[in-house]
Amino acid sequence: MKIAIVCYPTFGGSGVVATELGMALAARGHEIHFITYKQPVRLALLTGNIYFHEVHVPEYPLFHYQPYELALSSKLVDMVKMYGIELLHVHYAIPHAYAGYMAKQMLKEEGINLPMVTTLHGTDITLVGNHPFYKPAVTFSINKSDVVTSVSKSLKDDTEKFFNVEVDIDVIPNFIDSGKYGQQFTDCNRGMMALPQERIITHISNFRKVKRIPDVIKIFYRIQEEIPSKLIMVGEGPEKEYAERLCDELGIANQVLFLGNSTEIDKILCFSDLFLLPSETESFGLAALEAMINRTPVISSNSGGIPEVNRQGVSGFLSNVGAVDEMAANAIKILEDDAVLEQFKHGACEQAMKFDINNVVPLYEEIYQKAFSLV
Ligand code: GMT
Repeated sequence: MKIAIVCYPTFGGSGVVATELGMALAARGHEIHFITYKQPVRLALLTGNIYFHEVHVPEYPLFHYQPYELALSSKLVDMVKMYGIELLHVHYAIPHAYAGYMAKQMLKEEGINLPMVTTLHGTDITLVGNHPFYKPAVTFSINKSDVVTSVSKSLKDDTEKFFNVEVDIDVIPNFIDSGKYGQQFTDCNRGMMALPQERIITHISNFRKVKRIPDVIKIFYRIQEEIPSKLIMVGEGPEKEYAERLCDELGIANQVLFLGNSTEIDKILCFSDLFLLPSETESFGLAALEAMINRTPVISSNSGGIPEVNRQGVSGFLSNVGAVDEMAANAIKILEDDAVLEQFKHGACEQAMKFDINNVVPLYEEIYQKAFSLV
């Protein structure tokens, strides 16, 4: 199949999923065309059947906001015609499903029927898309998609609760390529980050309010009172400065490393002993899954789709949002004993294997067939 994938090219989970999916589809013989404003961070282009088409948005002083949707839908029309693309898969409803629908309509005028699959990722539904300023357009573009998928059962339920949805939503969970792990880093180089007797605790996110960054710091503060440890904070975002200040105020600044965005997530997770994800809401929690496949147990909130990923008492522990004392107590339970830590590391990896790419990519191929049958 010739498939166009539209996504955000940044470090966010939706872009990562779209990129990994595209690369896996290419490896299975499909011709994949990524169409977005920058080359996706995880995209390895040195593969015969992967193309990247950059969307350029010319700056014009009249426009207070440059019209990205217009440029994207025009690019889609051009690329579909030029390469004979047969199907469009957009990740993240805003504005991709909207631009995709416009492209579909323009192509229809020329006698080309382009099926469109929309994958909902989370904040496009729970935070941004639900805003009254966007809601009519998001509802419209969901209902105009030929097939809609969501990355968890929880996100499907939220979409049906918040929007007047007239289409069926298929749940296809996020995934990891378990074949990539295990042999990759034999020496994790822990010594670079911590003393031999210290545990390493990690958080990775875009440092937005929804991630409850102060909870991450408070949980760590309680852990380090009991267990010698370091906290590694990976990512960039609006809450980062406040987090740095909070660490300073609590007197733990020298135990917390802020690494910024990283393309070496697997290396970092390889030497991590515990992952913290106390989010207010999380449609899935791909970062937790990536931690788990790297044998890192997860202390998380129990909101959104996280309980579909993190298994209580097996791959980690889940608590109510904001229950930092309980989260810290559970973290200490895992970290204070080598044997218990080893048991959770094993449990985390076993649980993550259920989301192996080889089980999930064929589900998308089935969805594509379904989309073809509907146009
Ligand atoms: O976590 C974020 O805020 C980024 C966001 C994105 O769109 O990249 O992540 C969402 O999609 C990921 C991939 O499907 C999910 O794993 C994240 O849980 C989801 N984030 C939220 O729901 C807050």
